[in-house]
Amino acid sequence: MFEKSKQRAEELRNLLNYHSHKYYVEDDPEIGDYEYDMLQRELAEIEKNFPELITPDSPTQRVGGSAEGMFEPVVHSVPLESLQDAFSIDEVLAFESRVKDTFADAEFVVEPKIDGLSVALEYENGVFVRGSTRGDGITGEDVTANLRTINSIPLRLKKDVTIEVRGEVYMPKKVFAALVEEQEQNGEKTFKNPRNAAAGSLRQKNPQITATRKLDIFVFNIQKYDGSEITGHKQSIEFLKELGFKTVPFCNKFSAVDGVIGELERIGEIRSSLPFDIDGAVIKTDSFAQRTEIGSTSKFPKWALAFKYPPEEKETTLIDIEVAVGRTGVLTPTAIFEPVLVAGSTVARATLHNQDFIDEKDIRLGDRVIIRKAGDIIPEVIKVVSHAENSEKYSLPSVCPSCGANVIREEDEAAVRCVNPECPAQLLRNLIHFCSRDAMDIEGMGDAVLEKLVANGLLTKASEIYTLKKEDFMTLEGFKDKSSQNLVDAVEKSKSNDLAKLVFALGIRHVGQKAGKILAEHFETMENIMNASLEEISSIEGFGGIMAKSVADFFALEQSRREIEALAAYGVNMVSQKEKIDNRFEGKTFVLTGTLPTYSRNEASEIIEKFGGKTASSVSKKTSYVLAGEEAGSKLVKAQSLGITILSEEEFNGMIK
Ligand code: 0OX
Repeated sequence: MFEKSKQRAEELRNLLNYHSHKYYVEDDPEIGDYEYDMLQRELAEIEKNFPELITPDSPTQRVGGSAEGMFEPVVHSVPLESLQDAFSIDEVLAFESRVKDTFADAEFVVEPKIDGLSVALEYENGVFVRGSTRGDGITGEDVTANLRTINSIPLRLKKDVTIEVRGEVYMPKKVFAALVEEQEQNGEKTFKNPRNAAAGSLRQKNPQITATRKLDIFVFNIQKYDGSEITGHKQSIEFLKELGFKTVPFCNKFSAVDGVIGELERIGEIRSSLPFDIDGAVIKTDSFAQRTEIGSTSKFPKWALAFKYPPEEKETTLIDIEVAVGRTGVLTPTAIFEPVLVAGSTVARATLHNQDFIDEKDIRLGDRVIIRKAGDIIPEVIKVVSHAENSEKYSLPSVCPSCGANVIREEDEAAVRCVNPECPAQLLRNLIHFCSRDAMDIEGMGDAVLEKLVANGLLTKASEIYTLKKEDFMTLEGFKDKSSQNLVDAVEKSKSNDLAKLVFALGIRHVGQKAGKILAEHFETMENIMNASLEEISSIEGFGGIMAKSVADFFALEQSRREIEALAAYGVNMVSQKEKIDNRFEGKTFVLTGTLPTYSRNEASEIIEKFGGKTASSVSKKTSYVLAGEEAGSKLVKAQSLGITILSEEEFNGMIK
């Protein structure tokens, strides 16, 4: 059994590595995503049964592998040098004649200069063992676990060589645009350009976040390798390709300077249509022997030069500022201007981010403005050239453009938000939250059902859930008598939920499950919460200023109060039912880990609290019991090492009889 699994695991690893290379490096997949996922799942299953079969180059280790040693300093075995910049063709000509003075037969390669972050990748006998940032060129930081999440970085090379290479990690333009849009929707600070986004993503403490950022790499240099006959740069790029690396997309060789200049112009022209950002082109002497002779200054190699392209800027007129409200209630202003051609496409809109951005640049309607594309992709207003006659300072509206409710601006936040629970722009999102398991827990009322109810005009606010009849559900596609009745029953059942669940379900900003519970237990009734002053709320332990203000702002809104009145009128419970059965767990702290056979974590926590106990998220000397289920991880190991009593669900049930 073991031998067979071992053999199959090896086979699967090779297959997966092959198809991953076809997909991520060659952009020429041979199998579909589904087939790939099935192979990956089969390997994960074998590794689950025989963890000793997990190897560092297993494709299952891209995300879940060890993050040990992250951000520890790495002294580069060969420095990662930087490049001398040039901003004019004259400087290129001067560089060429300096090199040609020493070697009249010198040849040059020209590559795009990818605007990302340089990293060094180390392989031992073909296996990826360590990756680090450039840092100051001499010492960088270990970011192996984050680099492993980049699918185009091979975990195993096609030859078992020991080699160190250098490449540029970058975020593709499309990925960057989607990330910025998401950040904007969430009212978060946005990354300025793909380079910053790539840097921020590579510096994440949690590789799982890095994995979501879809970074990519181009490898462009051999840093260290003994044992090859490679004599020049273009040849080295071919060798790197053979090993399985994704190398710089083009690297053409020229002997005359005219060819070099022509290539710089060509790259400049296609620049805006490339799917990644470049900040120039690199000219390098091809021959390694000539490079050694030419040498380096203390900062850069004298055999290479970075030619920088100027960003394209255009002047236009700001016609209008459109304000939209997103799913999270954030108001975002967009500048509408007379269309202009910039970096390869016509643009007519640019985000103005928030009120601070508008104030800083004093942007007004009718202004003449300069625009350009950030990271060559997202249009942005750089500055105002002149204001129109009689113009006035611009302020975002004080009411939501979607529902007319007063908007609020939180301390320390640039965003202005609509917090009206009835706002149609946020309706679906609020409803999904309201019905979710930890909130009102209405079984069967998932995203799809709610979406249909909203689309059919049957739901315009959460309280209306309690007016829905069986016939309403039966109008939805796929709903029959029984399934509709089940939904009616689930809605009915939720009416008797504890107040804590309802408070959380309201979706008050900054009020999570725990805060909902604290509010419910402290004030005991919804009425008391609604009528509490900001001071009263702030005085509760664990309620910081922002949280208390958010609660007070929410209940100050006419629409919120109306919604709660409606819920109460439909019979939804408005009082805290926190009852204690007895105090047998008084003074005891439980830590939950793994998956329990029947209780969810919340259910187990509720039981513990009903018997006077507490739950904590991490194991320490103060922990009384660890309640462990299947696939319990490090918490279980720590508890064992501290000699803490470990309980199964069965033993726990015995204690609460
Ligand atoms: C790039 C890039 C950066 C090799 C030795 C000095 C500079 N960002 O795309 N650096 C280099 O070359 C190094 N090439 C590149 N293509």
